Amino acid sequence: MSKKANTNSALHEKDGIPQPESINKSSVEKVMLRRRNQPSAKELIAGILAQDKVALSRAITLVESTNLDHLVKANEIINGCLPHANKSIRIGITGVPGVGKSTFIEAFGKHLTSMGKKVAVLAVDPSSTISHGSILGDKTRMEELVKDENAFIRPSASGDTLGGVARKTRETIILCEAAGFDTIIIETVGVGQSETAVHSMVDFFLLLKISGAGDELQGIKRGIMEMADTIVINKADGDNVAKAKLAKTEFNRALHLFPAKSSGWIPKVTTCSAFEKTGIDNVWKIISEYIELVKGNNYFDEKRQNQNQFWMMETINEQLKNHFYNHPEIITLLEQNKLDVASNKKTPFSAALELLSKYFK
Ligand SMILES: Nc1nc2c(ncn2[C@@H]2O[C@H](COP(=O)(O)OP(=O)(O)OP(=O)(O)O)[C@@H](O)[C@H]2O)c(=O)[nH]1
Ligand SMILES: [Mg+2]
Repeated sequence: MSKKANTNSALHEKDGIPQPESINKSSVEKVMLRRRNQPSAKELIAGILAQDKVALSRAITLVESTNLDHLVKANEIINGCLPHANKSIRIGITGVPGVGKSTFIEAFGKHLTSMGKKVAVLAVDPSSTISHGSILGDKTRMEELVKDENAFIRPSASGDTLGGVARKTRETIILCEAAGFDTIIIETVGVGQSETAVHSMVDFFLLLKISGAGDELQGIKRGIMEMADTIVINKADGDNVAKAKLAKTEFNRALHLFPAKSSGWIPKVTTCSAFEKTGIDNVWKIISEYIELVKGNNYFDEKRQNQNQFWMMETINEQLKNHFYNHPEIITLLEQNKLDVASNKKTPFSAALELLSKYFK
């Protein structure tokens, strides 16, 4: 349309007509109000200590944020919560997709809340950056637990690195503990290194399995068997009961071949049906026995101290590595050195030392 036609338009008649502001005043006010309503770190700490789940969720969102201001605030909250944390039992649960983790956590979590416990469920799933956590997708599997006022369910934190996800989860554990949750369940899908990460942040590690066709031990990573404090064979219902019992015998036999644990605990194998809610109480009995043993022999505290030190070292290692690999000079030199090493112009060691001395100079 031509300009001329436009200026002739009645819509361009301005004289004597009140003009609306180009910015919508009321929405500006709303945004300002919302900003003012952002609770301070002190208010969030007070909310968490008063066991307010909304304050807890908001604080976790700050912990998960990549915004620097948020992280500063998150740190203040964590420091405020730390003296009130550490009083829970932390349980890690792993198992391949479809084994029934969500269904199990629903049944197990309800069992715990019925005993008067307060249960927080978190997830570590570095593969779920796109799907935003496995728990979110299966709220239907945890229908009862989601509604339970003594339960708190948080989908997995997303992140580029397992280290990043682990930090967020560890800090979330502290917040949940300060909010009065005495049992923290951390779920992970059996991918990559996530089991090892979860194992390094829990007191007790539970491996969920289903019975196969007599080939129970096939395809299980030895490391995971070694980490497990208990193996729970799920779906022991209907036609599966006999098979599950057989699997139990086989796992028991296999576990005896592993060296004794420094906790003094002998891993136990049990069966359950998350679906029919049978055998769930026995799982809690096993965990209680374990906790009694390791609190008695001091292993419980030692393990937590070691875990704290482990994560400090991990964080330093990760930050140093990131700093090195993101250094502009190193980025270019690294590519050239990779080629030189591949074509035997340099040895891997001399190339590595050369890069490091460039970095440290
Ligand atoms: N028969 C039987 N089926 C079960 C039992 N527990 C879970 N299931 C079924 O197994 C399927 C997978 O269960 P989920 O709880 O979603 O398994 P998951 O391990 O959380 O799976 P991902 O979230 O994909 O890793 C569902 O169809 C459940 O209904 C059980 O004890 N017995
Ligand atoms: Mg699930």
